[in-house]
Amino acid sequence: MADMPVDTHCPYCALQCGMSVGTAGEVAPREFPTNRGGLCQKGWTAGSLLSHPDRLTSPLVGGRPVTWESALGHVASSVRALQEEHGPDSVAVFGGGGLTNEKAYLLGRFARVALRTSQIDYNGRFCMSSAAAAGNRAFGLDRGLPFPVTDLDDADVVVLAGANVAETMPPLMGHLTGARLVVVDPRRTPTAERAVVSGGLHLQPVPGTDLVLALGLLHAAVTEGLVDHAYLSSRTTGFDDAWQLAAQWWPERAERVCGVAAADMRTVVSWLAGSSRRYVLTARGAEQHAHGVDTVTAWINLSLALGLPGTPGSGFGTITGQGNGQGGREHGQKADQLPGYRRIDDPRARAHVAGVWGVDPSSIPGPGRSAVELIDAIGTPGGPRALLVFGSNLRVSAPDAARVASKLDALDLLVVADFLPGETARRADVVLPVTQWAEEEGTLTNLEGRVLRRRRALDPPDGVRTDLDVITGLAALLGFGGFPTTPRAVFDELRAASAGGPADYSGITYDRLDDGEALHWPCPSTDHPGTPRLFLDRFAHPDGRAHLVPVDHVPAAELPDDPYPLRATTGRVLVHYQSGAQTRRVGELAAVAPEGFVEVHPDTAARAGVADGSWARVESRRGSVLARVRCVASLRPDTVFLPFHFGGDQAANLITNPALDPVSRMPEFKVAAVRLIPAPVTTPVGDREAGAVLGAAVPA
Ligand SMILES: Nc1nc2c(c(=O)[nH]1)N[C@H]1C(S)=C(S)[C@@H](COP(=O)(O)OP(=O)(O)OC[C@H]3O[C@@H](n4cnc5c(=O)[nH]c(N)nc54)[C@H](O)[C@@H]3O)O[C@H]1N2
Ligand SMILES: Nc1nc2c(c(=O)[nH]1)N[C@H]1C(S)=C(S)[C@@H](COP(=O)(O)OP(=O)(O)OC[C@H]3O[C@@H](n4cnc5c(=O)[nH]c(N)nc54)[C@H](O)[C@@H]3O)O[C@H]1N2
Ligand code: SF4
Ligand SMILES: [Mo]
Repeated sequence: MADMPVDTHCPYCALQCGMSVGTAGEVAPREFPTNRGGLCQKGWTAGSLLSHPDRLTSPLVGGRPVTWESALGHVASSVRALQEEHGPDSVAVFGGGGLTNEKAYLLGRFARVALRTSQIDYNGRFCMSSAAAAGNRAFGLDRGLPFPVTDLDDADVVVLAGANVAETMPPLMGHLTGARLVVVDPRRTPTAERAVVSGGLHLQPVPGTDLVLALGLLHAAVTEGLVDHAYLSSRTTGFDDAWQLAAQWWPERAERVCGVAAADMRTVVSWLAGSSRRYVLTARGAEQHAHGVDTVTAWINLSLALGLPGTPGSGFGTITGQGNGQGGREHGQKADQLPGYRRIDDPRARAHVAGVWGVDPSSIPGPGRSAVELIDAIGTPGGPRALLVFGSNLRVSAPDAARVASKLDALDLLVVADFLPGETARRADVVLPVTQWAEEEGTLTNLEGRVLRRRRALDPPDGVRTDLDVITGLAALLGFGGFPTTPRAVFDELRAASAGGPADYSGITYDRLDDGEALHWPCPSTDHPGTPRLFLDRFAHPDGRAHLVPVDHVPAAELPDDPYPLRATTGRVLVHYQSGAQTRRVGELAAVAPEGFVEVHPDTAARAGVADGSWARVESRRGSVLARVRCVASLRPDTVFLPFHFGGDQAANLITNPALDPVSRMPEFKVAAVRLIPAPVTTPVGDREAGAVLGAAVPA
C-alpha cells in the first residue's frame, strides 16, 4: 500500500468532490472542477466510517458469524433450491446508484446470466427515473447535465426547480455566485435564501403543482412574444401540440392552482428571455411525483421554447443525486435495461450484449418489475421469495415503509451486502460485509457524465471482501466461473458491452483516466476526446431534433381532505445522507441533526396544538411518523416538511404514498395528505433503529 495520500473522490453525492485520502483514512479536499477544493461536512467526515466500531467484518447467517465459504454456500444453495421449486424469477436483485460502474455492470450480468432472473431493479428508480424518462423522451438521450458544471460559472440566470443545492451539493453553489437565481421550492431553503439575496426570486408553489407553474411560464413566454421561433423551427418538433395544452394555463389561472403569483411568472420569463446565458435545472422536488415525467417535460418544453438546450452558454439539465447516480442508470441494473443504456426489449441490443456475455440472446430475461412493484410482488404468487440487496437501505428509503417492512419480512431469504448494519442489513438472513470506497478501485460517472477513478488508499479490515468478489464468488458457485474479477477487467468488459450504445464508454480506459484526461461519455474510441457538451449540433433522436411532448396538469395522487388536511413533503438536510445508514453513525453529523423533525408553519402548529420543540405525530392513511416540531414562519401554511434520513418510528417513509408515475414508475415521495397530532414524550431513549445512541425520544 502506498504511504502517500491517494487522489480519489467523496463516497457520497454525484458532485463527486475531489479529495485525497491518507493511509489512516484521513480526508483532505483536493482541487477538482466540481468542488474547487471545497467539501461539505459529509465529505470531510467520510473517513471516520472506515474504522467505525459498527463496521461489519464477518459474514452473518441468522445473525451469527460464519466463514465466507459457509455464507456464500448458504446463499447459493438457497437460491438454487428456490429457483428449482419456484422458477428463476423467485430470486430478485436490488442495486444502488452508489455502486461503482463496475459493480452496477457486474450485478446486471450476474442477475441475467447466473441467476437467469428478470427481477432486478435499483434505488435509482426512487431518484432519477422521472428525469431520465423525460430526458430520453425529449432529447433522445439521458445525461443529467449535458454540459460541465463549470459552464454554470458564466450563467446570468439559473432556475432551480425543486433543488436545494446549498444543502444537497454545497460546493456547487460556488458555480452559481454570478447568476441571478430563481428557486422553486415550497420551503424557504438556504438555496431559496440565496436566490433572494442574489436579486433573484423564490417561487413557493404548492407541493405537486410544478407542472402547472411550468405551463404558466410557457404561456407567459408565448403571450409576451419571448419565444425563440427560429430555434423552434430549426431544432425541435411538437411545439404546436404542446402549446395547445399550455394555452389553457394563462398565468392567473396557473396561480390559482400552484400559488405562485402571475406577476412573478412574467418576471422569470422576462429574465430568461432577456439574457444570453441561462439554465433551467430540475431536481427531486420537481421529479418525485406520480406525474414527475410530465412535470420535467413541462420544464423542458419551457426551455425549448426559449431556445436553451444545445445552445452554447445555456441549457436544460437535471441534477443527478447519488455518487454514481449517472453511471448507475446506464450499465444494466435497471429492470428494463442492458449495458450502454440499451433497452432490454431491443433485439439488436440483446444480440450485442449476449455476444459480450457469451450467451444466447434469447436466454437474457426481462424486462422485470420496477423497484416498488418488485417489493410489492413479494409474497404474491410468482413474486420474489429471495432478495439480494447491494447498496440500498430500502427499509428506510422506500415509500410506505411499514408495507415494505412486512414485505421484506415475508421473504424466504434476504441477503444484504453492506459495510454497516443499516436497518435493512440488521433484519437480513445473510449479511455479507464489503469494502468501503477508500479501500477499493473502480470508476463512477458524476452528474456531468464525466467518468472518474475511485482509488484504493488503505487496506480493508480483515474479513471483508469487495462487492465484485462477492458477485463473482456467487456466480462461480452457481456454475458461472467466467466472470471477470478485477475492477479493470470488469471495466474493459463494460466498455465492450457499451460500445455502440447511447452511453458508449468503449474509448474510456483506466490508463486514460489515470493520465488525468477529463472524459465525458459518449466516448466511442480510444482516440476520441469524450463529449463534455451534448446536443450542440443535433439532438439524439433519429431526426436530430428535440421533441416537445404535450403535457397537462394532473393533481397529486393524494390531495388534502378533512381527516388529512395538510400536504407533507420530504427531502434532505445538509448533514445527513439518504437513509442515514452512514451519516447517523458520524458523531459530528448526528450532533447537528440527531432526530427526525417536521417543519410546520407556526399558525398550522397552533391549530394542531403542537408547540415548537415538542414531539408530534404526522399521520397519513398509511402510517404515522414521530417527529420533533420545528416552527418555520417562511413555510407554506398548507405544507409540512420531513427529512427522510431517520429510521424506526422516525422514518418519514411511514407516511409517503407509493403511487407511481405511469412512465417512470417513480413513487410520489413529495406529496402525501397528512394531519399533525401532539405526541407527549416522557423518557428520552436512543434511536432504536439507528444502531447508535442519538438522544432521540419515543412517546409515552
Ligand atoms: N445533504 C445531502 N445531500 C445529498 C443527499 C442527501 O441525502 N443529503 N442525497 C443526494 C441524492 S441521492 C439526491 S437525489 C440529491 C437530491 O437533491 P435535492 O433534489 O436538492 O434534494 P431534496 O431535499 O430531496 O429536494 C429538493 C427540494 O425540493 C423541495 N420540494 C418538495 N416538494 C416540492 C415540489 O412539489 N415542488 C418543488 N419545486 N420543490 C419541492 C423540498 O422542499 C426540497 O428543498 O441530493 C444528493 N445530495
Ligand atoms: N421520503 C423520501 N424517500 C426517499 C427520497 C426522498 O426524497 N424522500 N429520496 C430517494 C432517493 S433520491 C434515493 S437516491 C434513495 C436512497 O436511499 P437508499 O437506497 O437507502 O440509499 P442509502 O441510504 O445511500 O443506502 C445505501 C446503503 O448501501 C450501503 N452502501 C453504500 N455504498 C455501498 C457499496 O458500494 N456497496 C454495498 N454493498 N453497499 C453500499 C450503505 O452503507 C447503505 O446501507 O432514497 C429515496 N427515498
Ligand atoms: S457535496 Fe457531495 S461529493 Fe462533495 S463533499 Fe459533499 S457529499 Fe461529498
Ligand atoms: Mo437520489
